[in-house]
Amino acid sequence: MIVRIGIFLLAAAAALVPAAGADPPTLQGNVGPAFVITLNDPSGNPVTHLDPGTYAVHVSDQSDIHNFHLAGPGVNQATTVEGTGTSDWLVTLSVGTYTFVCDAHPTTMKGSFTVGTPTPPPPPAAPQALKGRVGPGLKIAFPHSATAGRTKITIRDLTAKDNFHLVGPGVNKRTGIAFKGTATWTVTLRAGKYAFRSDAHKALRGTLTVS
Ligand SMILES: [Cu+2]
Repeated sequence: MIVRIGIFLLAAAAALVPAAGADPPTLQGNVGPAFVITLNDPSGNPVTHLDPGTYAVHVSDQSDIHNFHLAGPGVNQATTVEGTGTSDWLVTLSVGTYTFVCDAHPTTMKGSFTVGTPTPPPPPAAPQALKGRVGPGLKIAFPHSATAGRTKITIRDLTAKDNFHLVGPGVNKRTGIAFKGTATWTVTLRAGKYAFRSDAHKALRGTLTVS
């Protein structure tokens, strides 16, 4: 019975050990022999962004006038300027910005990358809102300038003798002449000239310039 429990505990302990073959990805750092410092991912591409986690860093310092210095949240590893050869570091990268520089030439021999989820893009801006009115009486009103893009247009049609008609690049919207009430349109305005008018009285008209 005791032997059986011992085997069970051994098996349970083994299950807690990370699976074999889960070696951390290896980043390749290089400095020199020229005035060049690089850090590449396992595919050989320059590192610009990584997921948080544990990485192996294999550094080849090929010059006695340069060094390779990796620093960022929780990490500060460097070769010496005078020394040459290879170094292997195991680093845990967390959210933030990391830099790799040659401390002898930090303004010209440098690079950086970010770790973690990139900040999400801002939500799309609310559409531009424009208001128009036709009536009461022989009157029409609408802005004369606007910005290209998605636009919510609210029209108050206060007369049964005129309508509000907006026409221009990509837009042809109108209320009914007999209609009285509020109409709401969401349109995409493009740069150019739009005309707003009543189809019942040609004198009731104006121009909207979109830029
Ligand atoms: Cu240097």
